[in-house]
Amino acid sequence: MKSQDYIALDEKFGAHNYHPLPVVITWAEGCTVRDPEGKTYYDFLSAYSAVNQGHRHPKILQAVRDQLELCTLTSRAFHNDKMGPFLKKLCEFTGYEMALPMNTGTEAVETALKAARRWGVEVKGVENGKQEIICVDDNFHGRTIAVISMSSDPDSTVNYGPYVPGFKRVPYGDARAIAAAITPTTVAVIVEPIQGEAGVVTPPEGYLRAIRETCTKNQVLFICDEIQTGFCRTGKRFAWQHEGARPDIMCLGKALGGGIMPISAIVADHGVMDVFTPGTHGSTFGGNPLASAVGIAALEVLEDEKLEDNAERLGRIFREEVGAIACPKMKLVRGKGLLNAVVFEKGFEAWDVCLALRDAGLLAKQTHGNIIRFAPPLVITEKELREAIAIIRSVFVKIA
Ligand code: IF1
Repeated sequence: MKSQDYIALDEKFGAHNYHPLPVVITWAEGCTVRDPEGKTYYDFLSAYSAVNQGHRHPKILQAVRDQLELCTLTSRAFHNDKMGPFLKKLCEFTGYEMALPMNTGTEAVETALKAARRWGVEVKGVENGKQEIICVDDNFHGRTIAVISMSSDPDSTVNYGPYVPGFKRVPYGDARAIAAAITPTTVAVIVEPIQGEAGVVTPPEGYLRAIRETCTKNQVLFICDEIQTGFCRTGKRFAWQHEGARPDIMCLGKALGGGIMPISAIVADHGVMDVFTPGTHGSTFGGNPLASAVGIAALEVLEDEKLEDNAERLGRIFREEVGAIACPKMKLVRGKGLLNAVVFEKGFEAWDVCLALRDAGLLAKQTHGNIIRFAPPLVITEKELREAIAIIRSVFVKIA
């Protein structure tokens, strides 16, 4: 079958909840992918940062093979011999006392919201049902009903009511607005350190630190959604580290699964995590031995290959080189580490640019029409990056 045939099957039998770039991927390795016709592309989306370690990293593949020979699923009704070592590794990697494993990013966010609500009652003393959580405009935290109840994006929310109450939304990037929104029943503030879906929007310097201080002062939990920004993507292990603004709860996902399977978690210290008692939260697949083996390997690769340093160094080169391309429609290049976006002028439709990039051998996806996100696997070499930039240049200079 050819690419067109696979696309036709998706269209016919798959719900139309996506509008993908017309390209079919049938093979992948490192920072490249290949289509059924044999054309190779640089992957500059990395499954929205879920393949920070590169496609099919040999060390992670080996962990999968080894674990397949032993045991893949137990449920949490029994212990298994992989979850403990995985959570220990995750706690050491993140610097938190405890972890709670789930599967998808949205579930990690749900878990954080539940932890915060329970903590609000049991520790802060808020009456159950009165807990309030502050979120920000243009957030993206996932797709469940509770999580979209925080969203300001009509695409995510329209006709899905009734929405879950207990959220208050303020502008992003304005720490004073958060302080002003806090009441005695506020239990948490949740933000992305860099807003991915909103177009790689970086908040003003000091924003996270100010939130941290406000939360501490008012006995409110600071929840950082590091699902997209975490695991070395922005040039640090976690994006909050750029400001030393350690959150009370971190939501983790995507690259925790090493590009192999969905693995998510929250991490926190005892004071928060101890609100969970047997039967109060869980997941059939969370912490399963296969996922745990993958998670350990995924974290080891990030560590062994010092991927935060690579992201930091190559990200600078990317922003400098792409920012210098002669392209009048391009307004700016922004981002941190290897999470970057090119912003074109308002009203510009970047879909055709993404098609031209595809034809030239590089895959990237636009967001909000006029923004293209560029986020290659963090294992990319400088040589590969410069080749990819040459492709981007060849397309951008032709934009009329
Ligand atoms: C899709 C976006 C990226 C996330 C943050 C939680 C989740 C995500 C900060 C939920 C997921 C994904 C979902 C994916 C597209 C992608 C995305 F454009 F929608 F926003 F990456 F930028 N918090 N983001 O970014 O994690 O449950 O999906 O595992 O197609 O919806 P999930």
